[in-house]
Parts: sequence; C-alpha cells; structure tokens
Amino acid sequence: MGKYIIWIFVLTSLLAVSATDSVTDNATSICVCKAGFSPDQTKTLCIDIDECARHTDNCQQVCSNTIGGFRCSCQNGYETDPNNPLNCNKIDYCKTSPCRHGQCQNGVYSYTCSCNSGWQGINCDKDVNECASANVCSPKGNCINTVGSYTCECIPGWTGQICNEDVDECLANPCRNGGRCRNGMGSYICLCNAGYGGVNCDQDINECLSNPCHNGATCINMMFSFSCYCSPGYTGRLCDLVEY
Ligand SMILES: [Ca+2]
Ligand SMILES: [Ca+2]
Ligand SMILES: [Ca+2]
Repeated sequence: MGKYIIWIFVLTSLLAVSATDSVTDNATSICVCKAGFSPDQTKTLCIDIDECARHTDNCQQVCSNTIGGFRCSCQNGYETDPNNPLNCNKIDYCKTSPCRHGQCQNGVYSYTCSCNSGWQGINCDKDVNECASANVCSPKGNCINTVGSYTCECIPGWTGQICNEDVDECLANPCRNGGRCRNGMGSYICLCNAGYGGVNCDQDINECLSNPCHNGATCINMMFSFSCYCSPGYTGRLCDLVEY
C-alpha cells in the first residue's frame, strides 16, 4: 500500500510541475490554476482535471484525458467531423469509388462491391473467363473470352449470341438461274432448274453421265444443257423416236 501512496505523490508532483503557469495569490497563498487544472485539497498544487471521468467533455464518442485538457476520438468506422472536432461522422468507404465495374455498398468497417456481369474480385476489376464454364456457347459456337465479356464465334449457318439460332440463308437469295430456296436448320438447299447444279445452281451438270440419249446416240454435254446426236433411223431430243 505504501508503494501506491509514493506513486500518487510522484504523479501529483508531475502534474503540478506541468501547471507551472499557476498563479499564486501572495496575500492568501491559494493557487489559481490554469484552465484544465484545479487546486488539490491543500490548495497548494494544481492537478489535472479528468474531464472524461467528470463527463464534462462533450465528446460524441470516445474521450481521452490529457494533462490540462482532453481529446475526442471516434470508434472504428467513424472519423472526426472536420467542422466539429467533438463529433464523429460515419466513414463513407465508397467515397473513392473503389468498385471498378460494380456497385459499392458502405459497411460498418469497410465496403462491399456487387460486380456487374463479367467482372469479379473485391473491387470488380478482374475479368470472368466465361469460357471456362461448360456450355456457355451452343455446340454450334466457339467461345472466345474478352475483357469484361465473351463472344461466341458461330459456325456457318448459325447466329445469335450463343449461336443457337438458324440463319435464314434464303433471305439473301443464294440460288441462281431460277433455282428455288428452302431454308433448313443450320443450312439451306437450292432446288435447281434442269441443267443447273451445284449448291447455288450456278454450275453445269454433266447430264451425259446419266446416259439420257437412247438407241446408241452420242451424248454431248453443254453448258447448262446437253445434246443427243442420234444414230441413223432415230429422232427426237433424246433419240427415242423412230424415224419414218
Ligand atoms: Ca470475360
Ligand atoms: Ca438455315
Ligand atoms: Ca450440261
């Protein structure tokens, strides 16, 4: 116990030293103390006033006593009001716009970002590799990752964002020489007029391969047509008529 009394004595002496501007009224020998100090019981020393303990500090949140005064501070998540050092304002962690591609939500001690589609990470600044997931594009498309998004590169005949929509090729009139167009899933066909062949009815058919000329006639293939040179005694386009 004696040790504590000595410490209190030392502490009181230090506090008194710090109040060296104390004025002593010579007539009464009573200390008149500076603001923040008050005379001790003997009225010979000025000791610090603990404003926090006396609740005279007016700090909105946290009070810390100092020798000759006090200091206000704020709890976690708050900062000192620049217009009034006694008060604290909630810290706006979103003020610096930390979410690069997302919406910021202010929290108690930090912020959280809700990322836009295609972005991830604490600050929504990292690309999502959509192609790493299965079936992002339909089987008719090749997935290509891009920064913040992705694209599907469609094979011919397919379109749409994920390449699951048929292209109506007939809208572009691909069939030549009077051929009629029929659209199909992922493709189309041209129904060609006689003599015309190829996907778009723009190529010659060698009709002679199917032996159209009868009765020993000679078949001559021609561009988009053919001719039969009949043996003696036969006539008609295909030499299928007997000559009289
Ligand atoms: Ca991406
Ligand atoms: Ca089609
Ligand atoms: Ca021909």
